[in-house]
Amino acid sequence: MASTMLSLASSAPSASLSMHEFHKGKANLWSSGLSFNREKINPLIITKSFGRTSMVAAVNVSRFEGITMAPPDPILGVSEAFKADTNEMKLNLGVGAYRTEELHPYVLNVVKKAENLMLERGENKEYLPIEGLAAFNKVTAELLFGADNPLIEQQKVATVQGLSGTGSLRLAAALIERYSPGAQVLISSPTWGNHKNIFNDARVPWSEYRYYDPRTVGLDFEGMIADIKAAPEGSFVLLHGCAHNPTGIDPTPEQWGKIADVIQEKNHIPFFDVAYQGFASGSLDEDAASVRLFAARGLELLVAQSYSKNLGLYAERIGAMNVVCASADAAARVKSQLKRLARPMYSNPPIHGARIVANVVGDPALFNEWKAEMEMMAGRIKNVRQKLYDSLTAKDKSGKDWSFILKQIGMFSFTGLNKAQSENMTNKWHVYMTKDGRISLAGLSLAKCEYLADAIIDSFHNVS
Ligand code: PLA
Repeated sequence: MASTMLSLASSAPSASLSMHEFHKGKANLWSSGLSFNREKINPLIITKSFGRTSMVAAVNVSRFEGITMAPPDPILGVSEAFKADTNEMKLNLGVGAYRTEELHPYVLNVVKKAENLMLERGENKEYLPIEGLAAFNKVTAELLFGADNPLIEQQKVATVQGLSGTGSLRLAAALIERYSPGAQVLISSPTWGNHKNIFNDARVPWSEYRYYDPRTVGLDFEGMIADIKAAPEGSFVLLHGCAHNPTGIDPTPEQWGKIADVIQEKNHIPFFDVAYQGFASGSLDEDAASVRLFAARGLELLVAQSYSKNLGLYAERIGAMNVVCASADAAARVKSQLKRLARPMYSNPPIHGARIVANVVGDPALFNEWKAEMEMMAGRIKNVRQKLYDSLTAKDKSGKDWSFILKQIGMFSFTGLNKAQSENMTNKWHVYMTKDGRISLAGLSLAKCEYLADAIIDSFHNVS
């Protein structure tokens, strides 16, 4: 007996099934478990070919049927929800992106000047080398470690231009996965949500160290030290160089010294994420003090840098990965491997942002102008922080102490609002924020502080 075949034709790729498979009602199109069922096959057209009966079925089934809907990103997804809201009081305090007092995005004047220079010079768009723009790599390491740091002169720093902070962290994660297999990364609890994604995707095991103490709304320093001590020797310890995200709580200089002590004792490898240099205090040098303290001890360390915030180059994806090594020889080898990892991932990095940074930092006049603009941005954030505190204190008659807001630094405030309270902020007050209670003060204006204070007081006292 001639066997009956189903030939499935549709705008989706077609597939042939034996009757046996069809009767089972399910057939895998992909080894990933992609499947469809009989109800979706429509309509069936029976044709004859070579004396055998064939049925041609048009299907509405996608080859991607087995792919489920991913949840929105906890940070970037907030901006999407904000855009969809038509209420005029709405406020986007989700993503950490600087806004003017009028709540408009801000392009720094020095960036515009650097871009004009680039146009005047008529620079080309040739591929960069895998490690990025040499002039950028030079200035980025100098900005981080200090231009006169002997490590640079001794060529002990392997610097590779990365796809901003995120891409640089991801590259370092790939390096850890390949050359320190099994080593774990210790991350603070809580931390920037994407850290976990980055290490998960790179298949690097991670665990958490205590950081935030909700009772004091401050640093759990004892817990932090104990957890770093308890970790297996040779772990990577991820530290926020300044302006810890999301808490806004940084260790004091003395505490940094003690953290360096236990890291040294345990032979751990410090791994700094520096996404806010100059944006926390307004001073590039002050915000790099933690990294420089570790580097001065002669420790090998990793540092990811980002120019999203301090130069407002969010969409240019410009940053770097720096690995400080014990010798120039080791640094050369590490750099060669970073390039090897980068090549299949993205081949080579984009040039535009790299040229902006190189032009701004490399030109004394533009560099000074940048520092002034950075101070201005950091200053505006400090002003709204103060005004928010003043508004909360004036309006809230419960006696609650809101002074933790003033103790936090950087673009965020960790309000202590829980998930339900944060949802109330959005659903009732149209204040968009992450569900961990973090608000970006960079997206707040002085004019909106009172409204925000009303929203916080209502959510804190009336939602449990
Ligand atoms: N590291 C930390 C600690 C960050 O907060 C961010 C950005 C990055 C790295 C990466 O930024 P980049 O890739 O643009 O250089 N965090 C933001 C944005 C500002 C985000 O989530 O992507 C935030 O809202 O938390």
